[in-house]
Amino acid sequence: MDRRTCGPVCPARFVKALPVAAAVCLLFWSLPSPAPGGQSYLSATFNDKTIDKPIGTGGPALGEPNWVDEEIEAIVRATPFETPSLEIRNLTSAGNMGFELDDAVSEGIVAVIIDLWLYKDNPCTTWLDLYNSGWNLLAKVEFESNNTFSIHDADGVVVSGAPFAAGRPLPLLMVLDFDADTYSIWIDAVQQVSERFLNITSPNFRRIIFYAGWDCPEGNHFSIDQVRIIDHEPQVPVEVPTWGRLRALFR
Ligand SMILES: [Ca+2]
Repeated sequence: MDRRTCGPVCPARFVKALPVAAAVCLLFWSLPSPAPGGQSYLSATFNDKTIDKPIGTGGPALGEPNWVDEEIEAIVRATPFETPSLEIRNLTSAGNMGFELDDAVSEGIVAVIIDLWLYKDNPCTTWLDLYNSGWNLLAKVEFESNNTFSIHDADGVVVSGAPFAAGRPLPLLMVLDFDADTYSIWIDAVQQVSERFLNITSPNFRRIIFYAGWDCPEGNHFSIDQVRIIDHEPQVPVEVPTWGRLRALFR
């Protein structure tokens, strides 16, 4: 066989390529693995739900909330996301709906991931809260009517007046590290806060609650999709270099 024309399977080329292949293999083997998350506590994609029907309240096992207040409705819609999502709208006054884990998570790192869709110049305040097993607030992300958001925790306001993008998917990622007693919140690919849990007697996570229509006439609405709660092994530091790296870890 002519060594100049034998192609990529040429024995001589194969032998020459071996050290390169070995080096590449060694490189990828030695990189931190973009491992899948560990245990999944919740995966609510709404993709298997009936469009234009109220979501059930079967809890995380069914990818559904555990409750929906009667003051609001939570309807599976074909829009505004590319796949079915959940539209939350208040009917008469303010209300909320929530996901509750069967058991609280109190060690390791847990990530809460949500795609949120808010509307511009919404006259209402919309927010989401993370609670521990004893209904102590871990963190609150509040979206105001003037298109800004704030973040509170048990120790007070940690972010205030930051602008958010309306009318498109707004990714939220909240990383709770119960080994280091810290939490980190990313909104729209930017780390907004990285703090210690303060004034929390029992740092653990059990609930995420969405609120609609506070101090607001009926009809306030927003949408959520891809609501996931997962842990991760091996653990990653809260301070992660890039948004892309973080999302890859919790994909
Ligand atoms: Ca979906």
